[in-house]
Amino acid sequence: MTAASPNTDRSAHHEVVIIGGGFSGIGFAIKLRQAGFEDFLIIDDADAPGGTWHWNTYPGVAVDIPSFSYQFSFEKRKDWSRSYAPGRELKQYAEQCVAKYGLAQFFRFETTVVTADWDGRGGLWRLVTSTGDELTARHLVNASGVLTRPNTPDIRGVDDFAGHTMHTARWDHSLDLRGKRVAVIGTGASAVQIIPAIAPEVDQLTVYQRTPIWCMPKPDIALSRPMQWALGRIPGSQTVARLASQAFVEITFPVAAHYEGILHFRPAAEKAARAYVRSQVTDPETREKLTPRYGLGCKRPSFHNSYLSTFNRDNVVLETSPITHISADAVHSAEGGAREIDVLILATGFKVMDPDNMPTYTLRGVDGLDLTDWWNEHRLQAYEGISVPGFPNYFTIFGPYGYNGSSYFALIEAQTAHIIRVLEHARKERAAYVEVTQAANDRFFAEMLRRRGNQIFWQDSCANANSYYFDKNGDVPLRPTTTIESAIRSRRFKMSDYSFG
Ligand code: NA7
Repeated sequence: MTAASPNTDRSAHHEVVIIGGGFSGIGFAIKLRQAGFEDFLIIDDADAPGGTWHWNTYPGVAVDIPSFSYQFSFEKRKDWSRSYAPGRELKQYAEQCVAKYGLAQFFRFETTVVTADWDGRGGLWRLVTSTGDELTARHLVNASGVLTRPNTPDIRGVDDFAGHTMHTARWDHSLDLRGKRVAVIGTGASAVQIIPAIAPEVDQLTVYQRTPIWCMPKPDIALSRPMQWALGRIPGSQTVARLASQAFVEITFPVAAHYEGILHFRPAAEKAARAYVRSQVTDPETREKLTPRYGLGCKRPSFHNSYLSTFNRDNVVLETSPITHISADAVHSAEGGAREIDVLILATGFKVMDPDNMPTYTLRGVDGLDLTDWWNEHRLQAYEGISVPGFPNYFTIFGPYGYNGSSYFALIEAQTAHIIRVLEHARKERAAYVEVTQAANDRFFAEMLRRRGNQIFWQDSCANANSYYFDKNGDVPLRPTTTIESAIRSRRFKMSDYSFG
């Protein structure tokens, strides 16, 4: 099988099949090609690459990690328009990477993997897709991300609303919001960006908040042409910008979350965040409602320069009493009564820890063992966030304990380096079969549980955070390490942690 047109052969065999064409799949495919693998396929349910940045096009969408580190280290863009790039530039960047590294021919779009079954006799994975194709793969790499499946809230009557309903990740750009009465349910990272973007144009905006979000100022500046010129021309300037940005991200996300037990960052940071709310919101009652009652860092905080002050507008109402139901023309809440609306925006996030998201397809390994069932029974775990015993030749880029809260790009590169080392070793040994050992998995899981004691998540102040970080067992499968440690480990782990055959 050559790589001439893998995306048109409907029942092909490939050395590697990658599920997901967002930045994880793109980054992995670039490195896979550079390692000399040409027989692979990238499957994605969208009609173009970009993953998150393909689907999330709502007004105000932008990255909340500085762009200097929210990009591949080997493919730094010199012309980001802002220090926090808008979503459309991330989407363009994904397309540029696909074009520059010759990946277009490897994509199969508008296709979803439905089942993946390990065939022990053939030593390969058998996949069935939504289009009815049956594919086989020697190795299967899950790059499907975790924030991908829109969550529709289980609110009574949500389907009865007769006006226009849309989830933030499926924005309908044909709908003109000007002069409309709009309700937004949810106050997570997406709502924080949408609310200030649409408030000036709608007639009335009612925001239904269940849990307030910690929102801090964002050092978001336009990058002028002279700055872009300097970044392109001054040797080392890109690297310096990346390192500075990465250090900022590292301190504000993984270090603050995973080492709170020893560093005690939280009280000072919360004090500053509370002062920021006071400086932004004029009405004392609204200010109180917007001030979180859980510790900063228990759930993902947000950064925005006009989210909080948007609640000073006359046409914006913050409703905090619980929604009782939705009818054909209104949202009803316990104390706020009925508010008639024309448009309902569900900023209600994604299915994160739901069983049908981990993974998004049925995966059956040795002896038909179902990965979702195995995780249900044994708790979420994966060696270095990548491999699970009983699931040979299967690797997941952001499995449990793979992501530490930092920029996805640094972690994609670390996880990719790990997987490619294993694939190269298998190729060198002419091994058709590679599986992480039970001992290595158990050792890693025990280490993760031991080290999580320093994380912020176990403090009492997280009890009412309602964070999607927690799974049904009360675990937070975020990796309690720094990004540098992840990178080093991906290049140094012992190959004997895998068995090859
Ligand atoms: P998030 O951060 O998961 O936010 C979802 C929001 O929706 C959050 O405020 C939820 O309240 C709220 N929600 C969810 N279900 C309901 C129901 N049934 N009733 C009322 N409110 C509800 O998703 P985003 O899309 O904003 O951000 C996702 C990620 O994108 C983010 O973490 C960044 O990494 C980028 P809750 O807090 O659960 O009480």
